[in-house]
Amino acid sequence: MPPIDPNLPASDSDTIVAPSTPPGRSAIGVVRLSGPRAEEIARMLVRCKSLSPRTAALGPMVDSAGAEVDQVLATLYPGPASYTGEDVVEVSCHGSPPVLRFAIERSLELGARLATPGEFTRRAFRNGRMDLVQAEGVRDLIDATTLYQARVAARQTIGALSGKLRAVKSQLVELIALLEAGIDFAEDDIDIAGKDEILGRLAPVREEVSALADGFSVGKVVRGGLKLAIVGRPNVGKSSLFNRLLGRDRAIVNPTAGTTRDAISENASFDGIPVELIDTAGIRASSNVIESEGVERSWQALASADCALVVVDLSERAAGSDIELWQRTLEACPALLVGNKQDLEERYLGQSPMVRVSAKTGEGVSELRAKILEQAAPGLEGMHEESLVTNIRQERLLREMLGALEKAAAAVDSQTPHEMILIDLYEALAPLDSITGGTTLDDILDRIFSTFCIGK
Ligand SMILES: Nc1nc2c(ncn2[C@@H]2O[C@H](COP(=O)(O)OP(=O)(O)OP(=O)(O)O)[C@@H](O)[C@H]2O)c(=O)[nH]1
Ligand SMILES: [Mg+2]
Repeated sequence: MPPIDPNLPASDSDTIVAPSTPPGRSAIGVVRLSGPRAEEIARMLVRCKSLSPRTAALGPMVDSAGAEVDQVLATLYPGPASYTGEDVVEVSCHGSPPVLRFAIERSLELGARLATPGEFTRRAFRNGRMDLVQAEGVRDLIDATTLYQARVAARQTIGALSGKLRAVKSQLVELIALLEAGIDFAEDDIDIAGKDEILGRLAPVREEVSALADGFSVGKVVRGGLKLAIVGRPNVGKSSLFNRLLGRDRAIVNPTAGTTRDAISENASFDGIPVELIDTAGIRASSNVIESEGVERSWQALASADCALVVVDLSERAAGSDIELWQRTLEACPALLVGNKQDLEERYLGQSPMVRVSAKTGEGVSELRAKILEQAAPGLEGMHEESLVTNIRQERLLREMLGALEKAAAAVDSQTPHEMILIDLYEALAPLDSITGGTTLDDILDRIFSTFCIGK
C-alpha cells in the first residue's frame, strides 16, 4: 500500500471515527463511525448478537484478543437515511476517558480514520442531507449559550431559512426562463414578457431578499450577543446598576468615589440575548496613577462596546462633564442616558430623554433592559425567528444578490434588451446558490466546516 500523503485531501470514501461527546468523565460517552466500513468495524469492536437498523444493541466492546473492555450500546443507522447519508454507527460507552480512547484507537486499528472538525456534517452536506445554511444552523445550535439562540439555530437546522431561499430562487428561475423563452421567440416578433410583467415579478423577489438581509441587524445580535459598557462619573451607581443587571453582587459598591478601579466584565442574558456587561471606573481627572489607568480602561471598554449606558446621578446637579462624556460616548458607540438614584430627591435638571432607574430598589431596571435590546436590535420583538439571517456570510451574499436585482430592475426600466437583463438576473442567482452551498468553492467550505467541533 502506498504511504498516506498528509497533504492529500481526506477522502470521502474513508470511514471516519470521532468522539461525539466532550472530553472528560461522564455517565455516557458516544463514539461515532461513518462511512462504507462503519458497520463492519463496529461488528469487530462490539460483539453483539444482532446489529439491526435503528435499534440499540447491547454487547461487550472487546480488544484484539477478544477481552471485554466495556458493556456498550451500538446503534446502526444505514445510509442514505442517516445523519451523514452514509452508514453510521453510534457506540455509547461508559463515559470513562480511557474507555473512549480505546474505542477510538481500536476503530483506527480496524481501518477507520479520525474525523476532522465538522466532517460528519460536511458529509451530510455533500450527500444532500442538508444544505449549507442548515449545516451552519447545526454549528450555531451547538454553540448556543441561551435557549433563544438555540431556538433560532434549530429553526435554521430544520430548513426554515432554506425554504424561503428556495422560494425566492424558484421565482427568479421562472423569470429567467420567461425571458430566455422570449429571446427564442424574438424572431417571430412575439413579445412574451412586457416591462410591467417583468417588474411585477421582480418586486416580490427584491422585497423578500431585502427583508432577509435587513433581518441580519437583529440576527447578528441574536447569534453574537452584545457588549454593553456602563460608564459615568464616579459614584453615580455604575457598579450598583451592573450588579442589578447581572442579578448578583459581583462588583464592589461603596459610597467612596473611585471604588471601581479596573473594568470588570460578566455575561448575562436579556430575553435570551447574551449580553457581556462591563462595569468601568468612574471617569474623572485624577492624580492617582492607578485610578488614571482605570479611567483609561473605561475609554478602552467604550471603544470595544456595541452599546453603552451613560449613567448620571439624579440626586446631584447635572455637570458639564456629563454632557462631555455623553458626546464622547456617542462617538464610540450607540448609547442610552440612564438617570440613577430615582428613589432620592431629584436635583438633576439636565438632558433628556433618559431612562430613569434606581439600582438600589430595582425600579425601572426591566424597562432599561427592554430599551437596551430595542436600541441594539431594533425590530427584535415581533421578529420572525424562523428565517433570521444570523451570519455575515449569508448577509453579504444576500446584499450582493440585491445589488444585481436592482441593476436588473433599472435595466428593465430603461428598456434594455432582455439579453442584458438576463445577465443581471444570472448574477443575482449566483450568490443565492452560494448561500445554500449549490456553487460554493471548496476552500470556503473548508473555512466554514473548520469552525465545527470534532465529532459533528
Ligand atoms: N439611594 C440610592 N443609592 C444608590 C443607588 N445606586 C447606587 N447608590 C449608592 O451610591 C454609592 C455609589 O455606588 P456605586 O455603585 O459604587 O457607584 P459607582 O458609579 O460604581 O462608583 P465608582 O466605582 O466609584 O465610580 C453607593 O453608596 C451606593 O449604595 C440608587 O439607585 N439609589
Ligand atoms: Mg463602581
